[in-house]
Amino acid sequence: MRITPQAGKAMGVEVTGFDAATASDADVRTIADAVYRHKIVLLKEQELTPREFLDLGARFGDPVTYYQPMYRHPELPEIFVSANEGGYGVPKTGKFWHADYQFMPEPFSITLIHPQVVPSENRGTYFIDMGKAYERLPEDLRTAIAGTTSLHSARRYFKIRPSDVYRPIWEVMEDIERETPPVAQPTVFEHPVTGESVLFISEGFTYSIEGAEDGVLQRLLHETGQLDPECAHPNIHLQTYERGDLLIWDNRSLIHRALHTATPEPTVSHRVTVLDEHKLYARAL
Ligand code: 7UC
Ligand code: FE
Repeated sequence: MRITPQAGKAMGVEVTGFDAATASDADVRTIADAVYRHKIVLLKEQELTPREFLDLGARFGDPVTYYQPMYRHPELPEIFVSANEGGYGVPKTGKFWHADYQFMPEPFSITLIHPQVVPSENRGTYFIDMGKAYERLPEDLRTAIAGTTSLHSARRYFKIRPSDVYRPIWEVMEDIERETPPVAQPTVFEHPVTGESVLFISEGFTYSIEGAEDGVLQRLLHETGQLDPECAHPNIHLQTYERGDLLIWDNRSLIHRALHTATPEPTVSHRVTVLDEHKLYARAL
């Protein structure tokens, strides 16, 4: 197993020579440490079956099954499927800045993605390290959010299902509020593994900062790079995929946004998400 910084990239490491079938617990701990320290770990040359992928994920924490059945792999419900072909999964998932399950009481610790069918171009994921982004905030903004709480909801990017089409829209909205009521989290928290200060907000899911003045949330989204339509802000890192890649990231520190190909080419990606042994944060800041 060889771990090297991703060439020409501001974050993440690349791992070659990793074999999921023979990896020791020490190997997995080394990879997990790299996820927390470097935020992104790219395992190269993996050809895992859904079962093997799930088993690998389970070595990083307890897998969580996505709450909406339409995303679930038909044989292995713990696997979330983003796909525009194959008869299952959901197309164009996550095309907005977010942390996975940020709108839920327990956001995932670690996300693993194993693309299955990779289109020839423009398929990848943009990332922002919200620990680094917090450090770069103007002093007055950091002061404005100290000790505040943010509210998160799935309502903004909820995807209606074919079965919702003939339903009154308010019933759908009531379902969203009942199934996924707003969740409050500290706007800034201490990462339980690294001790970093992390700004835990996203354009996709965060809708209010309680205790901060109007406009603060918009300024934060702007300063961190989340309102840049070109995704060219210096905080933004683009990770592209090729067949055999298996990407693992720290979902406490990173927010991400999917880059979906504009062509009609097929694309299929499998995801496993886990809760590790730590709480979301060590303390609110
Ligand atoms: O369809 C999607 O974009 C899924 C999104 C609303 N949630 C992903 C997650 O894990 O929070
Ligand atoms: Fe996501």
